This record gives sequence, structure tokens and C-alpha cells, in this order.
Amino acid sequence: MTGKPIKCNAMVARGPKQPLTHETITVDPPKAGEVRVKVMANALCHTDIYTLDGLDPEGLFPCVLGHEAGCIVESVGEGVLSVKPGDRVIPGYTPQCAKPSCIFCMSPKTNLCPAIRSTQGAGKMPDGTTRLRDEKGEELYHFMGCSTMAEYAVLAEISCAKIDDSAPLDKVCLFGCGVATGLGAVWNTCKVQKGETVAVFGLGAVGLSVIQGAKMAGASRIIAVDINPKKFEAAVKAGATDCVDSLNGLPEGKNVQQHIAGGLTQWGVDYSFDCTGIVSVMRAALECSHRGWGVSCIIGVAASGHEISTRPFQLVTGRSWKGTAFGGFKTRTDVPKLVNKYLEGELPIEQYITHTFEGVDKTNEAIDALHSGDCLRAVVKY
Ligand code: NAD
Ligand code: AHE
Ligand code: ZN
Repeated sequence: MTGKPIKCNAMVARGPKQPLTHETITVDPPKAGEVRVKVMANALCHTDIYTLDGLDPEGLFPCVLGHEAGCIVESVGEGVLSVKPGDRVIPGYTPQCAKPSCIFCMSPKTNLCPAIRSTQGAGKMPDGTTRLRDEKGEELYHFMGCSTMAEYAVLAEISCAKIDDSAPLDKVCLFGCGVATGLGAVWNTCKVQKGETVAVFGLGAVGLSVIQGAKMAGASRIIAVDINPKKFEAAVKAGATDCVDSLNGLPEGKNVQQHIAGGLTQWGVDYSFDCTGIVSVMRAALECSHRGWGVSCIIGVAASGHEISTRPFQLVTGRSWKGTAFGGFKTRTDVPKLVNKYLEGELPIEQYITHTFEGVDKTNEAIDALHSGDCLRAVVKY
């Protein structure tokens, strides 16, 4: 083992539906194959709140949440060669072991490397132990292999995307989850082509980045759906051609899927995306997709116990359901490329940062902002 334990500020999730507590925690040095990073900025994703709300079947407490961050390597464990102290990295909750023996990493069809999934889901490092302790010495669970609501984190080397030295971490942290996921759902999972049509349900950062990706792919029509009409301005700026208020803006006697397939369009859209995590919305998204070939992609994360349903006839008549994790991007190969596209001015992301805070202890305020209905991404700079 190299290095010494570091004491630092962290926000600890002690239990479901409780505010995070500001604590001094100990972050142990990285073991073999691990990297300790100084977290410079962390953006809140809806998934952190979902877990904090007790809706995640894998949720474990007490833990340190956070998984959308920009970091600088502080020290590395034995055998780590791909990053060194001082490098900028974005942690990935979808690792990439890149071993020739990993059929997932070797396949262009998926990013779902399973190398450390079981320990990650159990809130531990790959060797089954934790690097995080509270002031009493009690162990804290890791979260999604990241735990970036603390000034330091320990990551598996295979979870570290090394990015350009000039990348502003308080911006490119967004490529750690939400924005990358929306773009990748369009480009990788669905491979939307020029001239095709799209409907997007839920206009948070994920849904808006679906719109951004669809516009960049040349989609001819992009229908944006939300129950909060305040979201429509950003959707139109991102490239939406139509906006639908699915709470108060539907024609009499029609549900949203009937309004899209049989109202706004004749047969439905080529691709639809759920970016809400609500299973009734997932159904609507499937059912507004095109007879014969429509594809509906589930991005939203549903609460524990919730299940999707539709009439099998919807599939018999040619629609299909798929889903995406991190937009299908392979973390270590693809995240640096997204960052470079941003640095070259080809992929603006500043529009998603509606709120900023200074200091990890401001994370509860950032969570309040996220609940306000006006917030896309709240970035907390440490
Ligand atoms: P968000 O809370 O910022 O946005 C959700 C949007 O959905 C809001 O604008 C809200 O008004 C809208 N909405 C709520 N109910 C609706 C309804 N009935 N119909 C239409 N719109 C409705 O969330 P986000 O950060 O953009 O994340 C979106 C979802 O994606 C979450 O479920 C999150 O957990 C999930 N997610 C999944 C992945 C993945 O890899 N699959 C990655 C990131 C986020
Ligand atoms: N733990 C939950 C599922 C949570 C989930 O689906 N997470 C997404 C990423 S959300 C990012 O904001 C994901 O990548 N899932 C694939 C994986 O391997 O976790 C549950 O239902 O158990
Ligand atoms: Zn996320």
C-alpha cells in the first residue's frame, strides 16, 4: 500500500430521505489497481437523489453518494500504469477493463463491462473492502464505484477516464453521467440517422442532451415532452421542433401517445426516449413509436418494485424496447473524446449548468436547487 490516510470533508448519506450530514471522513490510500483522486467538482444527477430517497434496490447506508465528477489524481496503488498523480480524470460508474478476455469490453455492442459490478453494487472496492471511514472509524459504503460527494475518493483504475490536462473540471464533470448518457443513447444505443424523427420524455439534463444529440445527428423532427412547461425554452434552444405539455396541454380525450402517434405524426416517431424513470411514461414512449419499426429507449431509472407493461400487440406490430446505461459509451475510450469535442467547441455543455456552489458542504443546498424545477445541473466546486 502507498501513501497515508487522508482526512477530508464529505457529505454522508446516513439513511433514506435524510439530509446529508457534513462530516470529516478518512479516505484510505489506494490499494493495488486503485487510484485516489482529489475531487474538484461534482454535479448532482437525479440518480443520487433517487438513491438518497430510498428508491434504489441496491441503495446502502451509510454511504458517500456522487458519481458525476471531475478529479485530479492524488496517488496511485501498486501496478497502476494508465494514470499518474496530477492527471485529470472523470470517474466512470461503468468501468472498462479492456482485457482481451472480457467479451463485453471486446464487443462493440456494449459498454457493460462486468469486471467489478458485483462489488460496486455492494458498495465496496473490487477486493471487497472499503476505503471510507467516518470519525468513529465505522466503515462507509462506496456508491456506483465513485462516491464523489467527498473531497477525496478512491476509484478502480479501470473506472478512470484520463482526460486532457486543460479540461475545466467544473464543466466536463457533466460527461461523467447525464449529458454523456443522453448523447450516447442517441448516437450509440439507437444510432439515430439524418432525417429520422424522435420524441423525448422528460427535459432534465438527460432529456435535453438527447435533444442535443438528435439535432447533431440530423433528426428532422424532435418532439419534447414534459409536465413542466418551464422546460420548453431550453428544449427549443437545444433543437426541439415541437413541445408537448403532457399534463395540461393534450387535446381532449387523447393521451400523450395518441397525441404523438395519430396527431402530431401519422404513425409515430422512429425513436423515443424515456428520461423520467416513471414506468407509465416508459409505456407512453413505447406506444408513440412508429408502427413497424419504432424503437423506444429507456434511460430513466425506475423506483424499486416498479415494472414496465404494455399490450404485447405493441411489440407484435413492430415496436421494440431497449435501454441504455451511460449511453453505451465505453468510459476510458470514449469520455476523453467527448471532452476533446467540448474543448474544440463542437459540443457545448455550459447550458446545462444552471446552478453552482462552492464547497462540498453546500451539497444539500445543491439538492434543494435540483428540486426547484428550474435546475438542470447543479455543480458543486470543492
Ligand atoms: P431530472 O429530474 O432533471 O429530469 C426529469 C424531467 O422529467 C423533469 O424535467 C420533469 O419535469 C420531467 N417529468 C416528470 N414527470 C414527467 C412525466 N410524467 N412526463 C414527462 N416528463 C416528466 O432528471 P435527469 O438528471 O435528467 O435524469 C433523468 C432520468 O435518467 C432519471 O431517472 C435518472 O435517474 C436517469 N439516468 C439514467 C442514466 C442511465 O445511464 N440510464 C444516466 C443518468 C440519469
Ligand atoms: N441500482 C439500480 C439501477 C440504477 C441504474 O440503473 N443505474 C444506471 C446508471 S444511472 C446513472 O445516473 C446504470 O448504469 N445501470 C447499469 C448498472 O450496471 O448499474 C437497480 O435497479 O438495482
Ligand atoms: Zn447519473
